[in-house]
Amino acid sequence: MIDYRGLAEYLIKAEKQKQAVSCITDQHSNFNPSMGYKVQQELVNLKIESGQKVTAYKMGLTSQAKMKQMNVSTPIYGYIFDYMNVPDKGKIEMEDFIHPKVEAEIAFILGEDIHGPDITSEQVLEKTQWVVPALEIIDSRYKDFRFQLSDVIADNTSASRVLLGSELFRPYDFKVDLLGVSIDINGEVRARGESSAVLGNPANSVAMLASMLYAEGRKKIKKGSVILTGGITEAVLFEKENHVIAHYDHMGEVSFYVR
Ligand code: OOG
Ligand code: MG
Repeated sequence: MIDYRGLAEYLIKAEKQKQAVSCITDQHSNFNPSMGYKVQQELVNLKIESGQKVTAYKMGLTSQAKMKQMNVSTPIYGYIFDYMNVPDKGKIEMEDFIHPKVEAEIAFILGEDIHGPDITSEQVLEKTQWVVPALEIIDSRYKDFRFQLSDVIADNTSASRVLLGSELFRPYDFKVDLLGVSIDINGEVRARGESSAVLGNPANSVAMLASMLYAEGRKKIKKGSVILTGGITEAVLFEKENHVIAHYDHMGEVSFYVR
């Protein structure tokens, strides 16, 4: 018998204490992705019970670069909470993390509900009010940032912090699948990619989220929802006194400083 709530508490404690823990699959060899989502749901419930609020959805492992880096090959989803939001050009404290990495992503803000499977990227773009450049800071609660697919699902897909760019763009201002992006640390380019790396078009990542939520009980993604579509390049480790900046074609930049 698997204690889903107990495992969710185990991961929340690791996050609070900033102490990496061993994988669930080390203890439970039959722990599969659908069990991973059950732990994730318990973790979300516990956070909500303690007063935290969901502010966005996130998709993960949606690009080859990310799948290869993590040795996992299926896209997954998780949730961003209010305490995870950091303003653009903000400062973070290295002490607040275990072994953080940064990812450059594109976020979508919906102007209309999206419901169900079989949504096309065109339909997503029609229902999107804004696209925004975003940085995600991931911080796996597992030792050495290593895990199986079901572990990382349980761990709310390593979600830790998010910065949304301060400028919003319309989905047809430019082609959202042809945006070059780079991540620079202290003036040195550390990763580079193009938004088509995300499932051919980051809009497909929103469509895939809609399908996954539909399959889970016909839930829809409501108007106004923010969706992070997944890292375009591999994630980049950073350290104290790093100035991290992502440059996007057409969309400017998003940055933070690590104290
Ligand atoms: C899982 C989260 C991946 C992304 O954008 O691909 C993710 C991980 O790599 O720890 O957020
Ligand atoms: Mg991400």
